[in-house]
Formats: sequence, structure tokens, C-alpha cells
Amino acid sequence: MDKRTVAAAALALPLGVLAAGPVHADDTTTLQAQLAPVNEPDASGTGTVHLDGTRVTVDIEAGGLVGNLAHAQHFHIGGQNTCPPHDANEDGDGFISTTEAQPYAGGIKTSLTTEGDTSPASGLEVGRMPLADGEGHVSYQRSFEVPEDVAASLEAGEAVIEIHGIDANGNGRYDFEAAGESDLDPALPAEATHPALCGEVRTAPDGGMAAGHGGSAGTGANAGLIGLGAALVLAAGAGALRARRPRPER
Ligand SMILES: [Cu+2]
Repeated sequence: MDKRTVAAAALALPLGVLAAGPVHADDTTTLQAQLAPVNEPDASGTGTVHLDGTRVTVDIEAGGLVGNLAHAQHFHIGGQNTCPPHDANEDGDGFISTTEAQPYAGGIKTSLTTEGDTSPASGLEVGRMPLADGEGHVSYQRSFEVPEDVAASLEAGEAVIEIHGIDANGNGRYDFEAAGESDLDPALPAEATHPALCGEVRTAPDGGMAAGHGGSAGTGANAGLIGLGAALVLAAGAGALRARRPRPER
């Protein structure tokens, strides 16, 4: 019994230290996001962000997305730092649009492109966004610099990762048939811009997901997630998507 007590105490100390704050390895802060489905029920994923000053290394693994199509992905900052709940679908069409999600997740602050610019201006540059493989899996890793305000928001756990692009009718392409026109630009299919996955970026106090947020998944609070910076997209990115979208309609 005594030995057991001693062992428990020995375990409690390091756990207590870890729970006290973000995980720091050298000067790097590690943050995590559990990506939960928004409009793509079978999608899931994880995001990991290593932050060293203003340099971020982002790892994203996601599955259940529409395959062979590009998926725009971003850090969203400036909302409530949460993914949208199910009732964020205010117009009752069954989809949480980028516009409907924005009050929760905030606008695009960093575009998680595969190369080149990562500013909001590249928000819908789908030619530089990850392409899902034939089975709908996205694997992404990139290191790049972010502005100081973005780094500060990440460090504070005040950011959301979103991955966009859904296939509402399962026909393997972005089109207008199932979800109509995008709320961001009627020339675009909503399927191309609706959120698919969303995850709140949080520090990793115990080496895993922040329990308070992961635990809310069962209530549905995490299940209906996502958002896009509609205003930013309209201002900067919609033309890019129109010009470069992977499957031009008809
Ligand atoms: Cu986004």
C-alpha cells in the first residue's frame, strides 16, 4: 500500500506540472485542434501547431473529405474562438455556411496553403490548397512565418482551424445540385466553400486534447462546427476560387 501511495505521488507531480500550462519543448509551444465535422458528417481529423516565436509548423491529418478535390484551410481568428454549434444554421437549409459560422470562428487570418503566400488574400487559392487523395484524406505539413498578432492569438488558444469543401450529395465533385450557390459568391458552388471540419486550437496541457473542449463533442457543441471569413473571402479570394476551382461546373 505504501509503495502504491508513493508511486501515485510520483506520478502526480509531473502531471501537475504539465497541467499548469502549455507544453513547451525548448521555446516551442505545442497546440492541438481536434477537427470535428461541420457539414461533412464522416469527416474527422487532427491539427497540431508548433509555435516558435512567429514561426509555425502546422500538421494536419484529416479524412472523410471528398476525394481528389482541393480543400481550403485556414486559421480563423477574431470570433468567439469556437466552432459553430448545430443551430448556427440560421436559414434552415441544413448547412452551416461560412457566413453563419463566422461569428463563432472568426475570419480568415492565415491561409494554410501548400506554398507561397499564407495571408488572408490566399484564402480560396485552391490551387495552393491541399488536395485530398482518392480516399478523401488530407495530409499537410508546412512551416512558415505568421504575423505577430496571429502568433499571439495562437499562443493564447484563440484560434480555430477550418477545412472547407463538402460533397453533400456524394457525387464526387463540387457542384450546385445539393447545396446551391455559395453564400460567399453565387458563382461558386456552396459545396466548395462550406466548412467540412472545424477544430478549436488549444494548448495541450496534458499531452492530449484540452478536456473541456473535447468533452463537449458529445453534446453536439463540437459537432456542428466551422466558419469562414466571408468578408475576407469576398474581398480577396472568391475570384481566385472561381478562376481555379478544380471542377468547373458544366
Ligand atoms: Cu477557413
